[in-house]
Amino acid sequence: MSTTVWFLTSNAGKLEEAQHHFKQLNMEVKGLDLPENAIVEPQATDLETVARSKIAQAMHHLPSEGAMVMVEDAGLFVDALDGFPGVYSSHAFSTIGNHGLLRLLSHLVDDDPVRIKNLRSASFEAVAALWDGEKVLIGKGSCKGAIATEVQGEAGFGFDPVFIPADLDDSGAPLSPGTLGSISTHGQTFGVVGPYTKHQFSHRRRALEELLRQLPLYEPGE
Ligand code: ITT
Repeated sequence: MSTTVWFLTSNAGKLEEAQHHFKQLNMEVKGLDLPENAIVEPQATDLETVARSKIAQAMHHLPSEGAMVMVEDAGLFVDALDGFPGVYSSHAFSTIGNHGLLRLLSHLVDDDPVRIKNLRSASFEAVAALWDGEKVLIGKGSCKGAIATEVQGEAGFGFDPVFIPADLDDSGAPLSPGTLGSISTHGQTFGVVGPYTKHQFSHRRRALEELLRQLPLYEPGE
């Protein structure tokens, strides 16, 4: 029998990515729907504080006794904007969207393909928190890259169509711009390459993996 993890999220894209990841580990992820206003999103400047606050609240709404509940908070941190939108990514996406973000960076252009990636460097960060029935486990993941100069592709969700991940070496470590890695989108955004390629780079996958490694029942897949 597979283990069920209840994922508190309003974001269908995040739910799908978590389901894909846990399936390989013979674990099932179900969306946890709570009444509106059941969870108060804290005003905080870092993702871990947000995730810890949400899991502490979610523990009072377990669908069954002993159930495992998870939250995961992510954001896009653009270096040239001092980390904006960061913890405000959800609000930024629903107000200015991808085109608005591109406008904020429109002065950062360069003919040199390496220099422009440095000018427009950014990273996706994720913090996952899981209540395993006894304690809260935390996992963190990061994905380095750069913001494209135009919207590319329609796959994924949120800022995927403007985010170009940095190439990775054989061990999965990000490489500096201009170095071709064994894992590469060849300069294409997550919006072009789609979810299976995104999975190899994903901040979310890394956060979930770090979290799952702390579970006694964890048996890594292929
Ligand atoms: P929940 O808090 O209900 O889970 P949310 O959409 O608010 O859903 P986050 O706070 O984790 O999710 O993420 C904030 C926003 O950052 C999200 O709405 C997207 O616009 C963006 N984002 C997060 N992860 C992303 C990813 O993997 N790809 C593209 N955009 C992402």
